[in-house]
Amino acid sequence: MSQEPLVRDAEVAEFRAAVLAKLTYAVGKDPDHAFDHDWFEAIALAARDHMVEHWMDHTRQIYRKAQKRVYYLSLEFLIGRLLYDSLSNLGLLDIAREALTDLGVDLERIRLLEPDAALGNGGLGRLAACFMESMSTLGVAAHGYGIRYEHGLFRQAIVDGWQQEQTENWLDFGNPWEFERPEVIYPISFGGHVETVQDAGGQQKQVWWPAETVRAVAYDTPVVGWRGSSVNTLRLWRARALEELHLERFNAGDHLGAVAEVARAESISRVLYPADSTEAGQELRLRQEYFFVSASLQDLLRRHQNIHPSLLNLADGAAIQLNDTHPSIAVAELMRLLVDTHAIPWDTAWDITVNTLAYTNHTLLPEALETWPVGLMERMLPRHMQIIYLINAYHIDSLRAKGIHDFDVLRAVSLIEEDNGRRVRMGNLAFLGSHSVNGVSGLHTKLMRSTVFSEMHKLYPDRINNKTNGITFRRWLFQSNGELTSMLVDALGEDVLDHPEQRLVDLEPFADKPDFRKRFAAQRLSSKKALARIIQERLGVVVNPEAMFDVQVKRIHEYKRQLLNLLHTVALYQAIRAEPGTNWVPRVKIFAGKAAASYHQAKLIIKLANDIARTVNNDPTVRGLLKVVFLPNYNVSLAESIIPAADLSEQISTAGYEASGTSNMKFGLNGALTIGTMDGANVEMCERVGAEHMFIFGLTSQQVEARKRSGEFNAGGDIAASHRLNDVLQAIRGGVFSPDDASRYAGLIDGLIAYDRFLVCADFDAYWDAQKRVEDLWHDPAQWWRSAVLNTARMGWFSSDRTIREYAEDIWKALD
Ligand code: 26V
Repeated sequence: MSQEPLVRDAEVAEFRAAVLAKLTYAVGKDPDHAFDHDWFEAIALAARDHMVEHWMDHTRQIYRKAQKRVYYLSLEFLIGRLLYDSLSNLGLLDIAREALTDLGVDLERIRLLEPDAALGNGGLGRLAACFMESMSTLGVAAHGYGIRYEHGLFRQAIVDGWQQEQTENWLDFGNPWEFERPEVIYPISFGGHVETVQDAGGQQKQVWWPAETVRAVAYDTPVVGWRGSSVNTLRLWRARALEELHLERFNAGDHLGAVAEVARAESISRVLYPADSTEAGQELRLRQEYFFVSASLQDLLRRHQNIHPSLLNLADGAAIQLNDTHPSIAVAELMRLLVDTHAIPWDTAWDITVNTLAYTNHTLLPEALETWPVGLMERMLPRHMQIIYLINAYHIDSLRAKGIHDFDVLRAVSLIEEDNGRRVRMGNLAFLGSHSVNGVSGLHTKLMRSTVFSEMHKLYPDRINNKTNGITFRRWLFQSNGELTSMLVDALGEDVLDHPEQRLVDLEPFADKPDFRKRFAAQRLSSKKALARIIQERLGVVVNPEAMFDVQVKRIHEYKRQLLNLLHTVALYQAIRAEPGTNWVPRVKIFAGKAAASYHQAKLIIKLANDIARTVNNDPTVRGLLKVVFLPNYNVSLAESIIPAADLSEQISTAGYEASGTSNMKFGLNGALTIGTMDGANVEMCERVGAEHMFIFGLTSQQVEARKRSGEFNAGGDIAASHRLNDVLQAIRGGVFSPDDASRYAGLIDGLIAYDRFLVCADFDAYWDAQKRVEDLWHDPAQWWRSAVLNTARMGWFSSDRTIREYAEDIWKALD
């Protein structure tokens, strides 16, 4: 922002004084003896003061205008670092940089000290964080609700090529962004039994006598929007025991027993669950879900009652969005609070519940759909189980009343699954208890209607709607790619920062300007050099920044098909060795991502990537034409370094399996070209960017569906038809990459051949051909960079501001 020099000098001086005051009075350090960490804390606290002013203004304004509140309930918020996010949105980044330089402190070095707040697994948690930022930017009166995990997602170490999980301790040095609210406490109960009693008016009512109660304590983090426009609150709950110490037991000499209850209670907010873990710890997961849902609902009902005389108009004052089924016990809990605690009649309470709640589905993968054993629910939440049975009974009755008696239909829409032990289907519960059920990309929403929720959709044809995901451009462009951002400002003016959705398209004509393309390529090269330094520091591998950076970074999962990319890597390796004289495009294959601790196949894929990397990188015949790296501990901060440095973005899931994907958008925005299947939001990217500026390949979701129906998953035919694929599989199976244990991958490859569930072999040749097209375009830099510029220019629609506007208008009715 252009500014009067004097005003700016004054702001710099003011910020410098604020940081020094924080360092002295809040951190308790003398500038001459302060460690970098002390400086970090002082800067964060100074920035936080700026937010607090906006925060209070914004809150007062919400009350004054009686604005409708949006409550975003999510078990995950994958936030990353907040220093640049806050400074940049407050317009203080340059001011802070200058103020600190005067003090002899390098802001960039301090930035790296902040641990990532990794309270999420992957796309779902990161989406929640992007949404929080966009809601503040747009002035939606929003509250995020979640759990303040003491340990976020595990730290991934790679030891001898294998993933090892290490405990993550993001709170070790405290957290300068949050405010503890010891006065905001709610009781959360578990277990016990339910009694039917008569109330004063002779009405029967249910009374829950729980066996155990813990406390939920609030911690608030302000979330500031672009240009400090408004500041919302992320409220995370921490579990505490009712009593810190059982004094009687302690005095009797039972020192461990005296704190056992504390340990049990506090374990609820101890650690984030890895998304795809199996049976183990199921009970604790359900306790987490109920814990944060109950605390959040009690809190928001109290807030509503502060302004409104009753809860009858709850749906006018509040919209509650359930991020996946994790918070879907909210349907039963809201009913319990309305009916049991607030004495509202069942039918009225049901209308309020449905009108207030909305549910977002994020996956159709059958094994990922949450169900809870009825026995566990009865034990842990007996009153909720009763309520769920009652909801189900009314639901099935209403269908019969409409003349629907078909057993298959009733079975499909029931809240209780009867086939494999009785279980509560949380997806159906969330669907039934919400007025809106949305998918996260056009294709995903279509598949929701035609597969998992097809019967529900027939009963409630208006309920399912689409809200294609988006990303916040502030973090994924302005903060992570300052060079490209400056170029955009130079080319399009400052306005592009405020209205990228509208303004980015104005970049299109620049795609035809050779000078601009050169600058674009130069930015990429400088980001690639920075990433090359990280690669060398962390892995000791030297890569050529002029080579094509071919990147696949995301959670490791079979459906995302990192294996397909690895097969291509091996095919390329073999081809280079066979024909060393060909004009090969030098490539660096970059992988990163975590596997759930219990997901053996995913961990084996990580080992394979590392085995291939070692072999290829040490083979002199390849002459550096191909390098393979697996960067450990993928997280938001590493993504911010990798994405601006990518030439090629790998989005190659089996069609129909990736609900949306969001890294596809981050890469596209930064000008990488996508090689991908027609899956998730790739489809919409293709519509907007143009198929000629992407490398689309592979089976379509209809073709995948057809394969599923035929039940034909043996890869024998695909392998027989492709000598290249056959050679690759033979090499891996035979131990070329695992000489220390030649049979390491025999099971993996044999399994793939016998049952290729994710159609890796079926898509291999098409993928190889698409990669050939990539190489052809790389040989034509003018065309490559033209496409790259057009990718950036056409990504405006994928701003999470657009997504949030759609939620606010269509679902929440929460925009003035
Ligand atoms: C969970 C599980 C659990 C059991 C084993 C397999 C499995 C696979 C995936 C998941 C994750 C489900 C929820 C989720 O994270 N979905 C992601 O949501 C993103 C934001 O909408 C979206 O971009 C991703 O495509 C979608 O996978």
